[in-house]
Amino acid sequence: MKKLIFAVVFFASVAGAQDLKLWYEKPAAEWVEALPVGNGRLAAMVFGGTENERIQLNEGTLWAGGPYDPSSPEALEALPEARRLIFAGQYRDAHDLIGWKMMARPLEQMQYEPVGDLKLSFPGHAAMTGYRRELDLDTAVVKVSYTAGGARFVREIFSSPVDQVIVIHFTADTPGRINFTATMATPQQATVEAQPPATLLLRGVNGDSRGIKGALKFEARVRVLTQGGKTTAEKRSVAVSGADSATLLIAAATSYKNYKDVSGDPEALTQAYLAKAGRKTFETLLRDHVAEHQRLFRRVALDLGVTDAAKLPTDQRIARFASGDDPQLAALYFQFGRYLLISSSRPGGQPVTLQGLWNESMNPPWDSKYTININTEMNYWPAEPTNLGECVEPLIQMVRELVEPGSRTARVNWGASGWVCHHNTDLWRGTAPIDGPNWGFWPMGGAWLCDHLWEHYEFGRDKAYLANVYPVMKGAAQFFLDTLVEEPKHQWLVTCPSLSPENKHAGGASVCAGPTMDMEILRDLFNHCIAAAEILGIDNDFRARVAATRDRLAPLQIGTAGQLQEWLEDWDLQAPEIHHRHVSHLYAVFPSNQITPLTPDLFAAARESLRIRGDAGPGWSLAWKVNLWAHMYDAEHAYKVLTMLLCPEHTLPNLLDSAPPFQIDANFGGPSGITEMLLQSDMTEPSTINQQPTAIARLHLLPALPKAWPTGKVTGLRARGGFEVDMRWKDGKLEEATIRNINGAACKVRYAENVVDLEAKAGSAVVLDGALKTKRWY
Ligand code: FUC
Repeated sequence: MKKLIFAVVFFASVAGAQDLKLWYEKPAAEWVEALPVGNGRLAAMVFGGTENERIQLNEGTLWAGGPYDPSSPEALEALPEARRLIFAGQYRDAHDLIGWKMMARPLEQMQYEPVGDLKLSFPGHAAMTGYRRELDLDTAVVKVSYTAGGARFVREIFSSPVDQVIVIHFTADTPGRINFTATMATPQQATVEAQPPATLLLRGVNGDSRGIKGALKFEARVRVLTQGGKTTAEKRSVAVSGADSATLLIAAATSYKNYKDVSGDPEALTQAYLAKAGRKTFETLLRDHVAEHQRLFRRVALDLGVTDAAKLPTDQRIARFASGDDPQLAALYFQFGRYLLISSSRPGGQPVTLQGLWNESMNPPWDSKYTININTEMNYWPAEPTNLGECVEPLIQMVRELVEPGSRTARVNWGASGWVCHHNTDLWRGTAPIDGPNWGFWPMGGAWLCDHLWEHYEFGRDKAYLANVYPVMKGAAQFFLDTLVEEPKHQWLVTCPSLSPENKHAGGASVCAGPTMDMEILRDLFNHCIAAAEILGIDNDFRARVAATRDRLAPLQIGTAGQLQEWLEDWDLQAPEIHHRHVSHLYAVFPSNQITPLTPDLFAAARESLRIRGDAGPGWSLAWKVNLWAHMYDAEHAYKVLTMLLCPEHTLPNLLDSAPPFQIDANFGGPSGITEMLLQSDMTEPSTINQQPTAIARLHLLPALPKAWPTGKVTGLRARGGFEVDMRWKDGKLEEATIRNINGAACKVRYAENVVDLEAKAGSAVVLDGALKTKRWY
């Protein structure tokens, strides 16, 4: 019997692991087909060529420029006039004045840049058969295999978070058949040299940008280790001939220490990484890498059912996903998002950029930086619910670092205390308004990021952590206590100037006073500050001031079309782009929870706004709408938008989002949408949206389960309040749910029409049946 159980478990786990592969029958012809690996700092796109392999390398701190101060002293002088023009309805004039006087210097921020390429040539491998290229999400290893000249070759590539090197291992089924030449190329100002006996060295400086001098040094070192054969290092290449196997260790580092200190030593760092990794065998490097990856990755398993479609190569599956018979592709896409987060956002590294860690260009779209009016936040939506709380750490650290430059921008540009960050930031933590008034004059980016500080507390309930980040949240709130102004009609307190992200209103510009999203973000920021101060037992006076200010914010309004108004005025149907890609005012539905069925009028109005906006948009916009329809409990609509996202128009063959050429946000927003279809949680009593969050967590099981996933199971999802949830369902109905209480908080659990209250000790778990009746505690 024991043997039988073992065999079943073994086969189940092997089958599970096999399901989690992206695979292809030919090498990547272009960058957007290559496969990403990363350890949160060091990343590569692997093309899998047979005669010529390209490994495109990135290091998370290699950006253009150096420490700089973008604040603009002229801005403050223009502020009263900009406000006057806006309240007088002279939006175009306000726009011109803001563009002329109030924007950052320089007007744009710094780019995320590539390190360069490792190029490998394999003579005689152009003619080959039996090719396969795969990325195994469960091990975080890319594998390329094929037969050439009568031998079977296998290449394995991974980026180890344990050893801080990228490892490439070459084997063949016949001894003495490993022959290749390695060299490096880069678009950076850099030199490449081969150092005997077997090292390639790329050494350079980062780019100047927009008048800011490149201040970083960087190095990439490749060490070639072989078994058998001969290795020669000459000029700019290392050649291996007749080896039985070979291992390449790639290290890279820059002189970046933090956003104001560039005095690091990339030479010492890369040498130390190589020395440490060089002492391990390939097998040990691989084992340690896989163990660390699986520590995070295996916390969540999702099974939505498997059909024969799962046997096809991944690119073919994307093309036919909308036909509806490949539920496993949705599970693969979900786990790919978790894989990308683990690979691009680990403690000590930088947060996920618009392209994660993966960028080949010196001038990538939107500089591959941090657009914080939706994109960066979306990157982190699935982190806590899919049990990757540690991966949020780089984002939290970035927000901490925004306080100092953001205080300067608050003081210089706005004459205010506290700190502010507008719609973008970069490695150097730029906080001033950039690009132009239509996009950049939005002082809410930092405030929105503060949601993630609070969320990390709600999921983890760690008071020491809360005490650490509370001053950051408080500083963000202080800026608004100083800068909110009374609008003349109702004397509501509003932001001004601001805008509803990137959307022009009927007044002919984007700039305006008190757009709905600002009021929603502020309600959250203020409520979270009040709740945090209460939990920490501090700041009574400040709490009272914040509450009084919150109560005077402009309310959510329903317009004549029955929609939730995007602006203070009922402009929605006259706006030039009623199908605009941003759905900013629906922030109150998701990621916030200010609008739910407990606020029925607003809930209906938000639904109407979502309907009017339509489904189309770039990948991230579709991804947001999957989450929104899930929160409208409209499973079929959420699923329909998911099929629009997971199709060749929006998803590249390598499953990355195709916002031309590539932007990573939908790869996180999409998996977040799948999660929100299966489990939603909040800590608020939304019937009193102006009140602070209560301590009761509400868990909603299978709130938007589509017909396409009738039978399935999920384990390890997290809920606010500190819970871990497993669920099993059949024929569209919940069969069993297990709720593990990590921190001992009470919760209400809802499934369909049933609601139960659970009171449990920390560390206990309850198993519920499909009617939410307790089956057992343990
Ligand atoms: C936002 C979007 C754009 C793009 C950019 C990076 O500003 O409106 O579509 O995704 O971010």
